[in-house]
Parts: sequence; C-alpha cells; structure tokens
Amino acid sequence: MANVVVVGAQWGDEGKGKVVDIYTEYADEIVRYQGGNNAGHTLVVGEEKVVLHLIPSGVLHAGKRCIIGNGVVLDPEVFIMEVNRLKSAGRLQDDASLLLSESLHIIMPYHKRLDIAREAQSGDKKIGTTGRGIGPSYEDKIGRRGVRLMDLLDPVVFARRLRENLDEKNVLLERLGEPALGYNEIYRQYQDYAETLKKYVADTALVLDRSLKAGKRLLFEGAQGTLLDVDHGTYPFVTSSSTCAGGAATGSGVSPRAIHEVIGISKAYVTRVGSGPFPTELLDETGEKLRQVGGEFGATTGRPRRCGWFDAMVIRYAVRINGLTGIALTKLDVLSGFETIKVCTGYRFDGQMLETLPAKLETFAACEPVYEELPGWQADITGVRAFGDLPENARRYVRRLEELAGCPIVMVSVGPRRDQTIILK
Ligand code: 2SA
Ligand code: GDP
Ligand code: MG
Repeated sequence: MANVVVVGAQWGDEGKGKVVDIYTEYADEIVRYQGGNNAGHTLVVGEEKVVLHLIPSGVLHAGKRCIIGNGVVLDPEVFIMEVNRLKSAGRLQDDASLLLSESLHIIMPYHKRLDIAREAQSGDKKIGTTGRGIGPSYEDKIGRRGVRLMDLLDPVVFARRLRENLDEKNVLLERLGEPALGYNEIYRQYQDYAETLKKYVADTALVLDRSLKAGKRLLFEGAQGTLLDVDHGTYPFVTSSSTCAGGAATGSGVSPRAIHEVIGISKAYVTRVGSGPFPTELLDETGEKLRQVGGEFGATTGRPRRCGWFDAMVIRYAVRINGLTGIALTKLDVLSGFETIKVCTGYRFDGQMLETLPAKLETFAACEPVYEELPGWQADITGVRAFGDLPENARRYVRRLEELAGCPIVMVSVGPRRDQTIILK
C-alpha cells in the first residue's frame, strides 16, 4: 500500500479513529499533522473502548511508530496523561515508538483561559469550541508569539517567551474580567513537563524523510473534518487548523509528492458539534433517533452532536478539496429500521440550483436542501461482512451515495469494532 492520508469528509467524528486503526495494519508510521486535544478518536478493540485525543490511533498496534507532527498544537498535561494511561494498559512500552516534532506549538494555560472566557462572552456568536485552547494557540503560532516545543526545552528561551506572553495575555484576560496568571507557577509546571517530554522530541520532518527513503509506508491521520478547515470550511464556524489533505504536507514536513492516496471518511448521515450552518440538520425526532442510535455525543466534551441526513453537496466538496481517491462510509448500521431515508442531492438558493457549497456563510445558511428519498431496510446489519450480504435497499443506498459523490466507496463500516467492516476495493 502507498502513503495514505485519512481525512474527515464532513464536520468531524466520521469514525476516523476506527478507520485509521484498520489502515494501520498496512502502515509503518502513523502521523498526526494538525489539531490538538480537541480531537476525540474512538477505537473499539474487543470489549475495550479507547478514546485518543493526541496520540495517533496507530498506537494500539505494537511495532508501529507514531509521530505528532509540527502542525499539531500540544497540551503537555493531556499528552502526559494519555501516555500514562496507555502505558498502564500495557501499551506504548517502547518510548522510541512515539515522536514529537520539536517545532510543534505548545498549548499554554492562557490559551485555555482565553478560549473559555471568549466563548462565554460571545453570546449568539459562540463558535462552540471544545475549550481546549486550540484557537488561541494557533493565533500565537501565526502571530509569531508561540512557544514551540524546542523553546520549552530551553529554559532561557522559555522564560523570555513566557514573560512576553504573560505581559500581553494578562491584559487580554483582565479585559475579559478574568484574573491574571502568575509567572512562577507556570514556569515551574512547564519545566516539569519539559523534563518528561524531552525523550520524545525529534526533527520529525527529517525522520519522515529518512523513512520515505527507506521505503516505509506512512499513514497520516486527520482530525476534525473538511468543513471545519480554517480555509475551506464554514468560516468562522471552523477549527483553527488545516484539516484537509493539504494539511498533511505542511503539518508534517513531508512533500505532497510523497502522498498517493487520500481516503475521506463519511458517515452514512451527517453530524456536527458546535455552532454554524448545517443544511440537512434534523431538529425533530428523526434527528434525536440518529443521535441516540448512533451514540452521537462528543468524544472530548460529551456534548450532544447535531444530526441530519447525508449531504451529497458536502461530500462532492470534500472529494474536490481533498482529491479523495476513496471514501470509507461509516455507521451504515445506524440507519437500519428507517422506513425511508433522505439524501440531499443539491442546494437551492434564490430559485437557482448551486454548483457547489457557497463560500459566503450567509448564503450557505440560507440554502434549501433538495432531497431524494430512498427506501430503508429493517434488518440488523452489524453482523454483515460482505457487501452482497447487505439487504438490497442498503446496497442501493450505498451505490447511490457513491454515484452522487463521484468517488468510489472502498469500505463500509457497520459497527464500532474493527471486524465490523466490509471492504469493497
Ligand atoms: P476548537 O475547539 O477551536 O477546535 O472548536 C472549533 C470548532 O471545531 C469543532 N471541533 C470538533 N467537531 C467535531 N469533533 C471534534 N472533536 C470532539 C469529538 C468534539 C467534542 O470527537 O467528538 O467532544 O465536543 C471537534 N473538535 C473541534 C468544534 O465543535 C467547533 O465547532
Ligand atoms: P473520529 O473523531 O472521526 O475518530 O470519530 P469519533 O470517535 O469522535 O466518533 C465516531 C463514533 O462512532 C465512535 O464512538 C466510534 O466508536 C463509532 N463508530 C465508528 N464506526 C462506526 C460504525 O460503523 N457503526 C457504529 N454504530 N459506530 C461506529
Ligand atoms: Mg471525534
């Protein structure tokens, strides 16, 4: 298998964790390239459920190397907790199997405080962030004020960076009615973190280049989804990183020429956490049924996810923006038991059918989804392992989505476990 990027094709939580875990079997190194511990990637192995926020989902396979690339923002406290949890479960026994880019940016206490305080005061303009300090941390990165891991490891540089940032951030916090943060406690705490982190630190772009030259196979694990991309998503209701396939190159230091396949993960319906337009959202009992049957609650914050019908406009957009070579369709089992299932095939705006997603948020919010209705199926499909064994209407549904997407569906997932998977191509 080639070097593969796995991206969310919708608004996140499509089941990337499960799919990455499956693809890991064919990879040598698994790379996270954007986002931070806003992500919640769920893997179910046997009876055990593991939710990962920072460490790549490849970590459940012994003998694979996991890399957290320069494009990630890292909360050291969360990272150390996640490492310890994995170690006490008998995983991650070899520290050399996990690398952190020296260039990644560190989430500081003021990032979290600013994130939460700003959201609390945003009224109806709330983004619905996870409150993990992701946005403020990327702001500092782009504003060239950030603390990189290499800065944290140098006590002199870190002291200077921290002072400069606290001078600025305490003014901002005060304006938001928040108490100021003291220097000493943060300095000590973060120097303790540095002591634990230093054994994982590397020039990961160089490491990945050596791996490529040695013929190793790389798997890039996206977090969030295409429509949460800071450039291509439903701005400003997005996360602050490049969630699309292009982010895999910038967020890891690997050339786009080294990437061969881009797999988009899509649910057989749509969910979204946080604010922002969602044309096919169901605010009725059908939406509630999807939420309950699909267990649609945030893997990081526990927030109920908004649910709606499959949206082919969104998928076609994801196919184009990411250059998808295949789609893994997840949670088909959740649709069992519906009399009919609706699929959005296009958007109408101002009496016209639109070619693609409008970039202007107000237009997007005012789009009217145009639906076609397909017959549902009643049987439980969680035990099906071959496409031909699915009920006829389930097969018709999958084939119709493939046709609308204009991209092959290579995998259908019928349950959270590894084995609840139908491979098509
Ligand atoms: P942030 O915290 O700055 O990244 O929030 C900005 C927007 O991005 C959305 N976002 C997410 N959407 C879906 N899933 C995410 N991960 C968790 C999960 C979410 C959770 O796996 O369930 O537990 O709530 C995720 N992370 C960020 C967020 O909702 C905002 O709309
Ligand atoms: P990610 O952020 O894309 O990795 O997705 P999350 O882990 O946040 O959310 C996906 C949820 O759906 C998790 O609870 C998974 O265990 C679960 N899941 C994944 N695939 C399937 C599937 O095919 N069927 C069902 N019923 N659940 C699934
Ligand atoms: Mg998730």
